[in-house]
Amino acid sequence: MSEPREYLYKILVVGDLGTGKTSIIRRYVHNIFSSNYKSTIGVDFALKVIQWSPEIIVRLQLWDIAGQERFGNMTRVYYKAALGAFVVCDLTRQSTFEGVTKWKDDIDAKVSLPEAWGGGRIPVVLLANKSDLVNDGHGQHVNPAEMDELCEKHGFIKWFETSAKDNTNIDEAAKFLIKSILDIEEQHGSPDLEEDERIQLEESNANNSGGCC
Ligand code: G3D
Ligand code: MG
Repeated sequence: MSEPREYLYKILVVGDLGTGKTSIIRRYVHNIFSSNYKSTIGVDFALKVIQWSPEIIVRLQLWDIAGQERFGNMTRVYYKAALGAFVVCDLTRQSTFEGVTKWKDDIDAKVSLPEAWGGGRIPVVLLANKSDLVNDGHGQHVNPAEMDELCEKHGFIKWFETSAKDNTNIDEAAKFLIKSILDIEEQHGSPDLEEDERIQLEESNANNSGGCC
């Protein structure tokens, strides 16, 4: 039997401060939730290895914005070579929904798919987080029609209500994003990353095999 193919995907996780980005990554990568941890210090990403199918292994490198949200936009270096992204907002804070379009525009302005993949927009999934709090009477659930419209208008490939606390929809959202990247990969073949991008990915991979936090 032949060796499984391995893909390494850099995924951005952005959104306003306190929306739950770090909690979502911790839940997805380590399957833990704790409300009193200190913000990420110095470590910017986590690695999740997924046996997607008998033939395919996906190494997902999740980049956490780690306290730099106050700048409102990120440098190109942070976005470089990303193939997908999550934009996170908080169901209990309406203002974070306004942040969503700002983050999406920032992504679209600063990163695109590799030339070999047609160079279009990277796939971005919108996460409306803290659904457990809505179930407890805080904030309110989204209006699905409005969310569909928002996605259509701003080019999100899909939205999910999530909870890092209850572990709701995080695997589903990640699967959806991975699938959309794999579909592009299968259409176009593996991208020919520039040498420095490859090195950047490989170095961060080697340094952070244990994940974030
Ligand atoms: P950030 O990385 O986007 O800044 P964090 O956000 O992951 O640090 O989360 C901010 C606060 O929201 C944290 O609370 C965290 O526990 C809480 N939180 C994150 N996701 C969820 C969720 O799905 N449900 C609930 N109920 N809380 C969540 P503290 O109290 O530590 O500031
Ligand atoms: Mg954080």
